[in-house]
Amino acid sequence: MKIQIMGAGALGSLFGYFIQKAGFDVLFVSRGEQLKALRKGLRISGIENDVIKVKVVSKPENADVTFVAVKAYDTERVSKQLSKVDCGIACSLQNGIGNEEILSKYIENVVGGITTYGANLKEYGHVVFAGEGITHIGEYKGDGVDEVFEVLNNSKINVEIVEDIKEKIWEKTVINSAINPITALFRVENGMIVRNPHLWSIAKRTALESEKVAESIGYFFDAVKVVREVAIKTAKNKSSMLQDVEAGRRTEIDFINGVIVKIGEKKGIDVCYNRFLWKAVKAIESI
Ligand code: KPL
Repeated sequence: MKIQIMGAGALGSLFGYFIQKAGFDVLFVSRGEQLKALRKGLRISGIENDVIKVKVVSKPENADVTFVAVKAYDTERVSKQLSKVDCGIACSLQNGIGNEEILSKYIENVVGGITTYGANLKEYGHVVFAGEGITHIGEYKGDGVDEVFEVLNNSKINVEIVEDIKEKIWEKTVINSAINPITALFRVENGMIVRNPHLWSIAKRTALESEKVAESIGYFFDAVKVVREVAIKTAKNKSSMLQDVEAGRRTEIDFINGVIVKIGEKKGIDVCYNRFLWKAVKAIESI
């Protein structure tokens, strides 16, 4: 079975590593400095320590399953690239709302996915495996969820199939809406959100707004509780948004707080904390 990792950054490379170690034929698709570094090998440190040789290219090829791990703002671009080859089943492992919808415009079989595995890029070609999480997958368009489950499960990645993947994606997005921008703006690790009472008060109010927006489309969870749990569980993690800001990269804020604000405004829900965080991170991106 040929597996392709579209977007071999931190998380994509970590998943590619597990899948290749399980004996699958894996192709890593990457760009720039990361592509150059991966040509010399992929180093994993943290929970596991290893160096492996990988097959890495700059453009996607035919595959049986393609895991999409690019940033949300790149989904449209890579979907177009994937539509030009036979990429097989496409399974998103991305943050934010809207990725599966975009993939579905171009690809026949799309599986929704969301993961809480922690991965940081220490330097190009070197990924820190920072936390073992859980990956939820579910049907989105066409077939493929069982095949994706087999690949992940055989690769010893914690995976569960859920009935409604959109619910899981919303839950994770609500969590990200309260953790990611605050950690990025205040340059703190996730745990500081709960340790510092001022940050916790901002996080709590943001989570409550996001919870209301999720409720308005039919998804109910105790956002304050889950945000607290994830911040404690990933206390030592630098959120993906903090990593982006530190590296001077564009962030995924439009697909997290930006989406929450747009839906909230349409439905007459007060989203002032989310709006502030969205605009503050956009300001950082543009300075
Ligand atoms: O998903 C994450 C991210 O950083 O994007 C969390 C769960 C907040 C872990 O850092």
